[in-house]
Amino acid sequence: MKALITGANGQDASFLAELLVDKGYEVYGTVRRNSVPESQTSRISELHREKKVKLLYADLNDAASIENVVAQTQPDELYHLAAQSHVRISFELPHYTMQTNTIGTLNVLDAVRKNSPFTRIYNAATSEMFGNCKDSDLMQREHTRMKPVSPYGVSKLAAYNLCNNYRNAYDMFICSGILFNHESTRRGINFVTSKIVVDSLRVKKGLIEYVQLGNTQAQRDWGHAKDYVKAIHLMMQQEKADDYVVATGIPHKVQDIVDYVFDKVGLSKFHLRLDEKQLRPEELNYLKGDASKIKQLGWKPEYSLERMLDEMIEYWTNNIERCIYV
Ligand code: NAP
Ligand code: F7E
Repeated sequence: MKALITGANGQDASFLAELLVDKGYEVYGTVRRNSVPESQTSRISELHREKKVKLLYADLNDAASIENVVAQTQPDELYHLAAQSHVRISFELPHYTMQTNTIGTLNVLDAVRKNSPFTRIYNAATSEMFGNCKDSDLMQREHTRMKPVSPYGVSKLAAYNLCNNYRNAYDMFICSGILFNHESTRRGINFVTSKIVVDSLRVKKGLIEYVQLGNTQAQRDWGHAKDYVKAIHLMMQQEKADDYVVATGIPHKVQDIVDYVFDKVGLSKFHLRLDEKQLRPEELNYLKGDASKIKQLGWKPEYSLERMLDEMIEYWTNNIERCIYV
């Protein structure tokens, strides 16, 4: 089996590449040009060094480059994970976010339709598409109304709709995974879980005075990226393409993460400060996903939130000196 992953050095892509290599796939991945080349492979350095993932240059905003990599590799499975994935930054870069996430996905769909129509496609959809909609039991599932509250959410909902349209119109195999938040030691340090862990350790070392956050009352349904890439692979192995929610079903406040990490690291509530710049123009307040559909295929998350946070604390305790400020 041959797989192509867009955005190979992303958090999810790096775990997925490892999973696919373990399963015996021939794995290709795309990276975009970066003036700091070591950043391009920071999460897949071992796979890259051992030539287990073959890297190709492509940018979602350059349709010809996407067409080239699809035509060149003709993969059995294409995992489209590349995106401008930061919600708050999408308010600062709304045009870029729409262009990359929506038109970029259209570029992937068209490249496959024209050059490799039998390739199965995975599309990285998101719980951010729901916005503040929920069902009467306060959960979100595949058919819950979607009314996004960020340019990122809008860009991903448009991409999701394009995927459904291409699946129906051209009889293509396209799955969208509606994944709720998932984290790991490889999560970018400007996402809230990593930021809380990294900045708590910096406070403890006397490098900064406070952990500064925006809205700590927002609730998210956090899982582990390693569990979620297994769900991604599983949905691509089904006879019929479909869309699936992937979530733990357990919501927590951002404040709960702060309390847990502060307790583990040895900080008090006086080490937390409000950073108004982190408040979003519109906020998604509450996420609790119902993953019954993917669970019927046999998927089950292995990590608890506490185990994941412990892993992140241990990792960053050993690597804090290498972590630059963002
Ligand atoms: P991530 O760590 O931010 O990785 C995104 C990848 O996309 C990076 O490799 C990035 O490359 C690449 N990329 C960005 N813009 C690009 C462009 N214009 N052309 C080509 N590549 C580009 O994201 P993640 O957390 O692994 O998430 C993977 C996917 O799942 C994303 O589509 C995200 O929106 C979606 N998702 C994530 C979550 C979550 O909680 N993690 C939940 C639901 C959905 P650079 O390193 O060069 O920037
Ligand atoms: O924020 C609040 C913030 O940036 C979580 C992406 O992977 O998951 C992710 O999007 C919550 C929000 O993730 C800070 O307001 C408070 O309520 O870690 P986050 P996100 O926005 O939920 C979805 C499913 C995706 O698809 C996205 O790609 O935490 N919060 N203070 C903060 N968030 C950040 N980043 N920084 C703060 O200082």
